[in-house]
Amino acid sequence: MSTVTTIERFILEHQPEYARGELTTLLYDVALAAKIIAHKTNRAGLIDILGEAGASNVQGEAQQKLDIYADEIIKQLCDHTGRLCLMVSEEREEAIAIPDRYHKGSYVLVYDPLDGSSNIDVNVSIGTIFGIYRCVDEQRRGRVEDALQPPGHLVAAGYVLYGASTMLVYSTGDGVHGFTLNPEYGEFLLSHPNMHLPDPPAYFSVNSSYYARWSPGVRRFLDWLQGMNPDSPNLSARYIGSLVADFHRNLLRGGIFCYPAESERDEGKLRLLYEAGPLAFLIAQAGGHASDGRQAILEITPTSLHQRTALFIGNRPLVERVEAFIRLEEEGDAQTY
Ligand code: AFP
Repeated sequence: MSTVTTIERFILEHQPEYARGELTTLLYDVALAAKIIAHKTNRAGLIDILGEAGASNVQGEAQQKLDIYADEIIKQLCDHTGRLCLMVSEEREEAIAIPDRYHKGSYVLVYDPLDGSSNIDVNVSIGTIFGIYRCVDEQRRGRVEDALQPPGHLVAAGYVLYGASTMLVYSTGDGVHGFTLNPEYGEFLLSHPNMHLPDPPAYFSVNSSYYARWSPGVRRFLDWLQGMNPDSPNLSARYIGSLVADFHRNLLRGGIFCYPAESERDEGKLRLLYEAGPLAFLIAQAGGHASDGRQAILEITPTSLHQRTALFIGNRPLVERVEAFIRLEEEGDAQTY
């Protein structure tokens, strides 16, 4: 039988040299939240049959939507532990301050509790994304400035995929490692050590129904991806519409995920702080690259908590190619490529 490594053991044995245990235990907390959310999402299809949804439970309390539930679980597991100075969630307009009655920690947790939530009702994979920063000023209580750091400053990032099985994939800057939840024991077990983007890549992922809204450079890039040019790559199309699921598949098979800016949504759709940023950190650790089309995602300093960004993420040559198409378009050289 091959060696079995639990996530607890792995996190402990691979904690960064500077870690004093705080980051390690924070990652345990996230893993525990993932198990609780996985348990709940696994029952999503039973909601109507078992009467859990829609109306109220036996105490007469209204049942929560799964994304609100996931948000609450993460907050409740992490706000009192003394490891955080601030949290930012996709579900909340304001940053979540750590109440004064609790000890303040050194880290900031940014998270999208349940991404792709429109896929829940159709039983398609969804996910949680998280990133961890060290707070800027350890002497003070958490401030928004602690969260508004470029993703290149992340000390850890990861995601949980609630799919055919539940997986937690994370990095503390020492490679990307994936764990699969064994539901019988309730343990995440190391299943994908040192994940690296394969080359040649297999897939491109984009919602091409928005083609008419993209800039000429992006359109030309998508034409190139789809085999219209003599030097087009040999890629197949896959798009789930659930960022974690699309990202995970491309991480395992190689490729590029694109969510470009649009004529009426010139910042794109996805959020920099808790979607694009953590995934950019992971893809860099897996040998790839992430860009908004002009600039590396890791270098963009957010100016607001829920800032959006265009996103091109995957194998570096593919991402650099879209940057080149956009640059040429902006230099007015569109005819030459
Ligand atoms: P929902 O949470 O509304 O389902 O949005 C999911 C998402 O933020 C991300 O997970 C997908 O990659 C992207 O939006 C899909 O957007 P389109 O439906 O516009 O393709």
